[in-house]
Amino acid sequence: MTAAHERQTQTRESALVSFPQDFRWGAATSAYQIEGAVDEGGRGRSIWDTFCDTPGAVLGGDTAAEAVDHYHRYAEDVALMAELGLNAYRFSLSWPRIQPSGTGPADQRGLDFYRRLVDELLQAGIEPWITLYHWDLPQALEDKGGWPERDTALRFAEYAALAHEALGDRVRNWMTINEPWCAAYLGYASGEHAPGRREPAAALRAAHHLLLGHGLAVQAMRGRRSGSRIGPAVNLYAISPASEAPEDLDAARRIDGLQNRFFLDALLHGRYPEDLLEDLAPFGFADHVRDGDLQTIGVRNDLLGINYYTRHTVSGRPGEATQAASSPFSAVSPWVGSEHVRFVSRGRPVTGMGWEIDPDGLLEVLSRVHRDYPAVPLYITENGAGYDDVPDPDGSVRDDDRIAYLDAHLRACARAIEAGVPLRGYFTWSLMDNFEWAWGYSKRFGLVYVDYATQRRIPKASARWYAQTIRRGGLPG
Ligand code: IFM
Repeated sequence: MTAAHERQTQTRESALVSFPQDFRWGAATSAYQIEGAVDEGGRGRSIWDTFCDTPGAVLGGDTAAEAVDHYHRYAEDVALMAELGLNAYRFSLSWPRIQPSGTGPADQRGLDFYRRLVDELLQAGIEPWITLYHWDLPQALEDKGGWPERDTALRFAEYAALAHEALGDRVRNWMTINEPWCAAYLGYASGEHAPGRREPAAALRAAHHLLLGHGLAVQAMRGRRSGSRIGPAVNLYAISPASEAPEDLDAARRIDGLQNRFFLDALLHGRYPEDLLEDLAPFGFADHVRDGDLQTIGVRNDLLGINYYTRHTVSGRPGEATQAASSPFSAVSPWVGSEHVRFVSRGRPVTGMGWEIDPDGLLEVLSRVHRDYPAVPLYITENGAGYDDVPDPDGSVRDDDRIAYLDAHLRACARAIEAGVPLRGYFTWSLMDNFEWAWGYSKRFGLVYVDYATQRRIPKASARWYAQTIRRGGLPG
């Protein structure tokens, strides 16, 4: 190599926004959003099956009965992941596939499906990352009261132990609960997600029991097998007050409390924030927290998954809400005890979900978690952008806006790592287009386009871009 060439190479390398050698480059999905085959292999019904059958609950009356048929096409999907060069894949187990009625022995047909999937991944050199609960509660448990009932947490730990027992020999990384805020507040307060209940006090109990379920599950899993890395995945937001007015500052405190600190303080410090307990006193929240619960919830975690999409800018003063806090499917606020808070727009570009694009918010969240809850290895377990992608006449899908979103957020990750944040991996949401809950199939988050009529998979431009990023180990400077 000539000296000039060497200099050129050095310049190119130093211009690269690079990531650690052992960084996990992944993509994420969840069982209900991709598997389909809801009546196969002995699977029981989940609350989302029931919700999809409820008129008006899901846009266009869409259901996930077939979804993207991953149950039958998993080998093709793993081959796609290998083509992209992913070294990790995060997916969830369907609880009603493993325990059709939420209790009792595991159904081997359900476990066998995941054994096949895991083996396929391992053969392709892709590390499997399992999420135990991504919102598809067995309907039989909802019939007994669902997450607002303490018993559901105990049942969850039982299911976690069964799954871990069966798959823990080949899967090292386990996430217990995914986005408990959504499961509790969209499911039981605003009712825009399954099971569609609008009972604020029940939503608070659900949030507590999801966390308790996490703690009990970790204990049960560790009790049977060592060597796994286990932790929760929470959806965190950057939060800003709309102004310095005391009402806006209070709104920011409240929303940060409900969205971020409630979960982080409980999971990582074993306590609920005092200010929030005061806000929630009228709902009798503390009455449901038993002695020892917070110790269980505060069990040591081996990792923390962070799902990040956007920032909330909030106001406590009367006026018009200019940004959808979550989705337009319910007039009831999910923000229990802080229903007066308005979500306002800062006039920034938004994704197809109407969510403001704010990569600095990701840096803010990562730095904050590292500062206030140190010593846990962090992973971005979801980050991505939903758009209404449409293929060009030649069949290709050019999603430059998604590429720009991912690029900017990965740069925020690199800045965080440079500043000392122990961020060890990044899973984009999502590997492929899928069932976007109450939005049905109207929003696409995938790197891979799915033609829902034929189930054909077409890698989008962002898939090629991500593959190149992984190959290069980072981004151009
Ligand atoms: O599709 C969802 C996922 O299931 C949970 N996190 C947010 C994603 C996009 O809305």
